[in-house]
Amino acid sequence: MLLSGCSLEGVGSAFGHFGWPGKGITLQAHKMYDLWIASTIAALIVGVFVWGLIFWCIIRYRKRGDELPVQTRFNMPMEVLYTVTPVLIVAILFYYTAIVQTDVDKLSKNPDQVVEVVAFKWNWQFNYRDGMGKDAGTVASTVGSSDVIPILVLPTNEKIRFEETSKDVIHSFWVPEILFKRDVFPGSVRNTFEITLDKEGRYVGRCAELCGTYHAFMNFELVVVSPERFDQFLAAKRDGSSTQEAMAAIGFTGDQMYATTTEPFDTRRQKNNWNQRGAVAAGTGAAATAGK
Ligand SMILES: [Cu+2]
Repeated sequence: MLLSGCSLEGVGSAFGHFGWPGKGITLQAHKMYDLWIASTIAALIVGVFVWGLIFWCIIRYRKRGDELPVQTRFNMPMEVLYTVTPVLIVAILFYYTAIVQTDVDKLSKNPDQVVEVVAFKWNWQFNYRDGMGKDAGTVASTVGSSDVIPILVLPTNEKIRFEETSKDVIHSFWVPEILFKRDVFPGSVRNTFEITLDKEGRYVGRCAELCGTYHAFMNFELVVVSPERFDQFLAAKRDGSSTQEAMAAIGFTGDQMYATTTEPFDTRRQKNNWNQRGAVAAGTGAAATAGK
């Protein structure tokens, strides 16, 4: 079943992907998706079999009178069967999980692109790097602000390595369609992972680790384009263009230069929504009279 990815997707989409947000946009995501769907199908087969046995017993051996039925216990073949079967099922699930996990965690020796993800309260910076590790140089950079959502432009069909670091607390880099997230640590630990994107589009990215007051507003946007357009984007950035100018250089004009999947949140607090009960705040004479 794992080998026949296409039919798994057919089954998955017929059942709402069994709770997953679709097949994903990376080669790694597709493998996780197939594992998820195949595991669910396997669980359902076991489930239907067990439900069948339960209902068969309920109907076949329902109470017919006061006479006690035959009491059978310690049926050795049965004992062995229902010990060995679950162990086998778990072993098979473990086998495929280990294969997919190893693949998802695999790092190549020569990734095509290296992106340093810098998280901070409460936004993101994306540094396009000229090599791996913290001593590599940054050739272009994008940083988000309260007014502009940071846009991370990346190519399809290239091995992309993310190196994560935080300036303050633990955050988590998450694009739901990648079906993957990984914590972003402050300090010397640089979490790293690689993906190969295979679907162009624009996808919202989020912080997935509660990091403080405006954690929920810590969004970014992943823009996946062809390698040719990515090269043009990066060239424009290297020449000193802003991210929005570089977006325009590869054909995104007007509102398309900015994030389309999310927008900056208004974090300004008004007196009336901050103090919802109209109670008198200490030291605010005006509020005291307004409250009465
Ligand atoms: Cu965060």
